[in-house]
Amino acid sequence: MTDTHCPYCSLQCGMTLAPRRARGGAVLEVRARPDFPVNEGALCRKGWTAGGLRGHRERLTTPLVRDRTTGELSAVGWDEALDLVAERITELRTASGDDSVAVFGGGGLTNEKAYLLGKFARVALGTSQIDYNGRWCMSSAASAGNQAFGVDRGLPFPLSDVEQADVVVLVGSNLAETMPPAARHLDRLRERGGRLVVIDPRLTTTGERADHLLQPVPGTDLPVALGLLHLLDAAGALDEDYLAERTTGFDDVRRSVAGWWPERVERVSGIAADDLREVAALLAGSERVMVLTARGAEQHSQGTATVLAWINLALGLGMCGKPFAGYGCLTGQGNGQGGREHGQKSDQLPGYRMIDDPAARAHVAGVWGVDPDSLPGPGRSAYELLDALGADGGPRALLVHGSNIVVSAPNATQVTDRLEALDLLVVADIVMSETAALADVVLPVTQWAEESGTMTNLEGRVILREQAVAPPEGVRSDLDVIAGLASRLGCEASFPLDPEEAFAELALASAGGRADYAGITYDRIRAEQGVFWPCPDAAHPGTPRLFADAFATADGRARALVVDHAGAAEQPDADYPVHLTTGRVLAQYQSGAQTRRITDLVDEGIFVELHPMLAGRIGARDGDQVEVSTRRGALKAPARVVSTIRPDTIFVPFHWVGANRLTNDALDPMSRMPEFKVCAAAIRHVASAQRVGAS
Ligand SMILES: Nc1nc2c(c(=O)[nH]1)N[C@H]1C(S)=C(S)[C@@H](COP(=O)(O)OP(=O)(O)OC[C@H]3O[C@@H](n4cnc5c(=O)[nH]c(N)nc54)[C@H](O)[C@@H]3O)O[C@H]1N2
Ligand SMILES: Nc1nc2c(c(=O)[nH]1)N[C@H]1C(S)=C(S)[C@@H](COP(=O)(O)OP(=O)(O)OC[C@H]3O[C@@H](n4cnc5c(=O)[nH]c(N)nc54)[C@H](O)[C@@H]3O)O[C@H]1N2
Ligand code: SF4
Ligand SMILES: [Mo]
Repeated sequence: MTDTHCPYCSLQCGMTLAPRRARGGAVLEVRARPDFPVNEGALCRKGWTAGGLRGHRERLTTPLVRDRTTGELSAVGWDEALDLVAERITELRTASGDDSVAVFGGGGLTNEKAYLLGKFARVALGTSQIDYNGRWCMSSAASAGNQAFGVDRGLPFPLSDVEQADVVVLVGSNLAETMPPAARHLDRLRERGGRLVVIDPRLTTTGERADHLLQPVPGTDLPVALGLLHLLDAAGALDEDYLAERTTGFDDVRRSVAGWWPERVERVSGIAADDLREVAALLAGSERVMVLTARGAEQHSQGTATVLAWINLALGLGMCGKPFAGYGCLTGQGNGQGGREHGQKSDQLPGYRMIDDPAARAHVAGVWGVDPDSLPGPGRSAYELLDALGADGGPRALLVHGSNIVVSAPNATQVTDRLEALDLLVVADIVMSETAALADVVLPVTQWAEESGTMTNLEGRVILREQAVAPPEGVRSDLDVIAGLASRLGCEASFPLDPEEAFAELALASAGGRADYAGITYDRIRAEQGVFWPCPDAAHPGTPRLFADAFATADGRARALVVDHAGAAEQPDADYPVHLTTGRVLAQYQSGAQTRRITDLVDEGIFVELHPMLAGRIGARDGDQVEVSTRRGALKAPARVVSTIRPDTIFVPFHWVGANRLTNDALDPMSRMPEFKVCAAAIRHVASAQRVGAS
């Protein structure tokens, strides 16, 4: 029996794994850990069934190499596979330079993997071309947090603080389905008499708990925030002492919202002016207001500006740094937080240091034993990197660890074309994902229960996933792959195979950085139910709550920054008259590479959610086949007719191939986040349910 954590989302629920023998092979039984504060004995369906990939017939257990003439993948030994990859990489670097080889990582990788992948790119490959799927997840909130507070940590307080607030405003989060055990905090909040405001174009199971539900047109959360601030200022409800002492720039912000009266917000967002007034009155009369954003607000071409607008609201009310109040972002992937702190991001080095900062380069180069001038500069962001693959001046080889790009990238047809244009695609994965299926070399890696490593959850709590079982024969860890390639490329820097050793090096590299892990060890994590960063030395208790006395800016004050509404990059028109938004369902995780293969999770398949009025207009009933098209692609899927969505909006989950053939690759100028959450679409009826069933 081993105490560890879930393989999936950013809650990183505590679980105990009990391996046992059963008919048909080894089984990994999951039990919830009542002692772990984040989940207190609860798990969601995905957590309970997480053992399902253990011994699965679709587990990859041998490296595969594609035959250049037949195009078929066939099994080879590890040495042959790694020799081949190293040889081709060397050829490409000689012919086209170091930036001809690129790396794509994932926010599901442990801190140790993320750290060593970044080091591998910069030191063994000498490439600037590394980024990761977290760019599609957290980057807008990260950019806003850095600008406003001087630091980016998802929640600057423990998750359980939520229940002690007076009002919680959830902007674009469906946490009852995306992190179900966290919903208990909303329930307890309401039992205490606290109020919940949910902002989402759909009424979700999260929205069902709300005292106030605002259903805006997708992509209009920014004017909603501006309108609320306008009303609060007009009512004299802002905390002037706090603003004077703890912020800079607020006067400009105040002037900038003067024109956002409620009727104007109503015209843009579809939210009734009176509903906005009611919410403003609730906020004005509350001591402790907490604003939490998630992907619904952030995955937009104005995602960063939107988060900044909501931060301005929280600052205006004097909430940031106050107990049980403030602003936070609900991060997403298991290591969504740590994954971006240790060097997978194209512009960052470990410890959340910026790669173009000479002092940061000198520190990290010192730990790595290399010349600071040998470290490359910033590279391309995730989508820009993928879009440049195989193009003139773009990378010719890509190594993928921990992302199923073909399903999850925006404008996925274009991205798939780019992957196909590469000279070399190497994918390390557990299963034959849609991206691995395109690879020239597939490397079978261990999954969570088969290796140890740390993750940083949505609260900034560094936790330890302990190995519970031996990996299947033939499978190696990402750490082995990285070290095996580094040595074949003649790199002399250290690439530890032991995660604890890798963590100790990471801690050194992060020392003095914004995300300082220097005082964290595996033993401390075990003894303390995780340790919150920053934790600069062994005697430091860790930092569950940030900003009590000062923000992480040079002068200790938060920056209130003026932002204005420009609207989604693509607006509906006569050809594409509805808004398309995308997101998640409870039983599937991300690209579905893992969860679609778990038999205990029902794979309901892709669907299109639409309002009865829209369904009536196109002549479709529940279950009928409909076609959704955008300027980038089309998708046929069954209609799910629900009165819980705005009549001008349709929703498609992205866990199956298809949704991202439709989505827009417009990027946020600050975070480079793609606009997953809104584009213009057309929808038409294709066939009735009976005919679909019969065919
Ligand atoms: N079951 C499940 N849980 C997961 C994951 C998963 O794949 N499956 N993934 C994990 C990861 S990586 C992440 S990032 C998190 C994401 O967690 P969430 O952000 O909660 O998930 P989403 O479903 O992407 O989006 C949330 C809501 O945003 C709404 N929305 C769409 N457009 C807009 C808009 O313009 N404005 C507003 N206000 N709302 C809008 C959608 O209707 C949706 O209900 O979940 C994590 N947990
Ligand atoms: N339309 C639309 N698209 C979206 C979103 C949306 O809301 N709408 N959300 C975006 C967001 S927030 C995210 S986070 C992304 C996520 O999308 P992806 O980046 O595709 O994430 P996963 O499906 O988790 O992919 C992880 C892959 O790595 C494998 N894997 C798991 N663990 C390991 C490991 O330790 N090592 C290695 N080498 N492989 C491993 C899994 O089997 C899987 O194939 O999708 C984005 N795409
Ligand atoms: S909520 Fe997240 S961490 Fe918890 S069991 Fe579900 S998927 Fe795992
Ligand atoms: Mo995410």
